[in-house]
Amino acid sequence: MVGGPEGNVLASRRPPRVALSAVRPCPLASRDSARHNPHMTPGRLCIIHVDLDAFFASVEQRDRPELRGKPVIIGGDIKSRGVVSTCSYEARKFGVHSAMPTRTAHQLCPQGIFLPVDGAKYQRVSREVMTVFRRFTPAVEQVSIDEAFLDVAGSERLFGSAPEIAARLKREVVETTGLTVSVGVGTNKLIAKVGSDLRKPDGLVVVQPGDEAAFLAPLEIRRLWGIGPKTAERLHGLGISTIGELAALPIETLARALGDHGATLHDRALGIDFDPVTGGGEAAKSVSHETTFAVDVMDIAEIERTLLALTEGVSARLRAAGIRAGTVVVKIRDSQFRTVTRQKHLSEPSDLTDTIWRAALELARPEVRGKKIRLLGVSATQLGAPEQISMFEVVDAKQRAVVDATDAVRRRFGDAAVTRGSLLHRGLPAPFERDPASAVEGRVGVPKIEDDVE
Ligand code: DCP
Ligand code: MG
Repeated sequence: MVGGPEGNVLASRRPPRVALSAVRPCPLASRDSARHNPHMTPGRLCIIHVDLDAFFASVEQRDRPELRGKPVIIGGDIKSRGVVSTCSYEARKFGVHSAMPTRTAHQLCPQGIFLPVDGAKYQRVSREVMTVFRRFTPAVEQVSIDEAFLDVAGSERLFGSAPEIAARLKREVVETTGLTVSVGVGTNKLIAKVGSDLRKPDGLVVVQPGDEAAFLAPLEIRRLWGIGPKTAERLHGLGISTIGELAALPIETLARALGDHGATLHDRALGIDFDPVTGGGEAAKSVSHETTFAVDVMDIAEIERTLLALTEGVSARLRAAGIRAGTVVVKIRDSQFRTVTRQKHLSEPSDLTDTIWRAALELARPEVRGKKIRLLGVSATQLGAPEQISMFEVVDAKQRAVVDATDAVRRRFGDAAVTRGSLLHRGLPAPFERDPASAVEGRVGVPKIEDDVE
């Protein structure tokens, strides 16, 4: 928290708290996860959330050594009717917290050192910290003055695994600014954010792929995004106090209690979140196919088959180019012209229709529910050469043989020579298996597939 000539006091007194999620998925959480998400594949461990500890107060303690170890309360004059911006961890022991009236803070902690907010200084320090983050990846999404998400999917060869990057980033922030941060590492933003908050200050929490639901299960519902005091009160009324209990609640019960928000919360309680890290030049090129329906479509089976057709186009082009994709993105536009994009990092880069389609389905299903869909798109991004990818061929040798044979026939006799029947009975998810007769080709409603290589 404090630096200067004496070095980083907190960091030197004790090592950062590391919680490598040793917990195995609890049976309840994994069963539930499997029930609602039969095609969920583990994501990739590449999203980091960083948040400075007691930011404004730590900057003051760094700059004025006499304040270190003392209850410092940032928020101006105790006689005014202001509120506390933040306070040092020493002041938090007295019950002082952000947004509390400064008068109350003074009653709770009369020995507190009350200081005004020096906004310009904190902005300057914030910029310095964000610059440190950008040493590790261009994909930095700053979400407030003292926190950011980083997507390090493309940085691992340079800097090591995401947990290694997180540890190094913590060190470099201390060295550069004299401030400590707490960091969460996971497969998505939701998990990373909950993780960074769990072991403050100076924390490092890593949640391994597949452990998301079990990691969240014992935590209080208030730790979840989207659960404020009112929602928490309603859930407490239903006897729900932990995230695991929330995940185990039937989705219908939640929807009755909370409307549309209920379904979203249910997904989050299982650790599901597809929100991409935005901002910071997305360096990767992409291959994408999209289609606009002649008539807006609500039928899920039709939507899923269309995604398959789009995916086939994308993956065939990846294979033709000899590259694989680390990330799958779907684009969905509804009849009201509302457009959403969702992305997922694959656990292994791929050029296989099956793998990319599964990811596209996983992304699209929650977004198309109950809506009339006008446009669908599938893109593959974070492209790389196959030789960079280890272990892949061993895992997928059989599937690769089928794909290579299919591509060879296509090259020789044209696309129509290979029907989607070739994709059947290879463990592809419903509804394709339920409805093998309806191939995409002759269908009305997929008038034109536009493709695009950026
Ligand atoms: N802030 C504020 N008013 C609030 C909340 C925050 O002015 N109601 C300012 C002061 C904080 C900074 O934003 O230092 C960052 O907010 P955080 O919620 O991250 O709080 P801290 O960094 O102070 O503490 P923590 O260690 O809990 O992250
Ligand atoms: Mg903070």
